[in-house]
Amino acid sequence: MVSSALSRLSNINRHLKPTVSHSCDSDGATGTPVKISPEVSNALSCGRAVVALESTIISHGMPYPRNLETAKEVEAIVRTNGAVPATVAILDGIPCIGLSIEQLERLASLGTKAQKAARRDIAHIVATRGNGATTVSATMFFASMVGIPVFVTGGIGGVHRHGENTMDISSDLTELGRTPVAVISAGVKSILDIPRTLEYLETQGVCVAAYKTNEFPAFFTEKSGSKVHCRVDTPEDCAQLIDANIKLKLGTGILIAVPIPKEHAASGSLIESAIQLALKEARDKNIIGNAETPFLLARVSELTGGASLASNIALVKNNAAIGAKISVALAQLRE
Ligand code: PSU
Ligand code: MN
Repeated sequence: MVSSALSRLSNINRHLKPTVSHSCDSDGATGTPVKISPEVSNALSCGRAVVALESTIISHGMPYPRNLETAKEVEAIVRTNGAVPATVAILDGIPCIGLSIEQLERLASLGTKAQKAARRDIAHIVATRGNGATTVSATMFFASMVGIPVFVTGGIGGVHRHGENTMDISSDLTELGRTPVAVISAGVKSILDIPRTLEYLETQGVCVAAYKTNEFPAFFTEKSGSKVHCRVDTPEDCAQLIDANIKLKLGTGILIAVPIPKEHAASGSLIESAIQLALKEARDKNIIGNAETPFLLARVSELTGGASLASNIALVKNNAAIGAKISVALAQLRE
């Protein structure tokens, strides 16, 4: 039974090369490095569409209880669109792929008491049996490990403004350069240096595609002023792109940037003035390293009276619907 499921899996996902078998009883205690929920494990075994979701957005990206409501709604949207959600987090030192409602609640109420877990933090959090909320880089790592090719989030990290001096460049970008997972996001926030972020992704060999547009979106707003070289117009286009990337074994990720829906876009000038003030405060308070992004996100939300939070939630939900459709189209293509 298990072996037939596994042989089907290796047939269906043969190019994804998961390094972990999809057994629902695997956990830290039995020596297997990750725990895959039974629902996700079954879906992967049958070649069904699965969408990975990150958890820093829950712990550090939004305040309680909006974070919990949003996490549950995003999972529901993925299901409505035909895919199985797999939220990733490290709980009591065990990387979990697919969380129960209780686990989601735990993570949401831990908030910033959970550690922000990027790739560099994974081993330490596991070794000390800690609780880690995975960023884009860590979530990509685990998604790839278990053979999930599609991952939905809000926004990714990038090159910080003045990054040419500070060298503060998110590990999300290097992860995209070495892990073959497609990340669906609303682009990059203008707290970052968007042109340099795109330059860095080009250096890393990452295909950046924009959905129904030729312009890279700036998270809260549809436009950033930077063009992209690859345009995709349907979930099927995206599936073809991901399939080609997998078959060629390029080994790099794909960034699919979906602009925020017009009706939810925030005022560009309102956001920009909040960003300028938040950046000045971060400099004055000497907030650096991995604390900078959560600080800027929280301050911009406060300074815009919550308008940015509402936009953030709306775009994540939009990405979830599109990401699930992409995942379904890809599963059909690879049948
Ligand atoms: N950008 C957002 N919302 C977020 C993040 C980035 O608009 O929640 C989070 C993501 O988890 C991303 C991480 O992977 O911040 C990047 O952090 P850093 O800049 O420290 O690499
Ligand atoms: Mn950084």
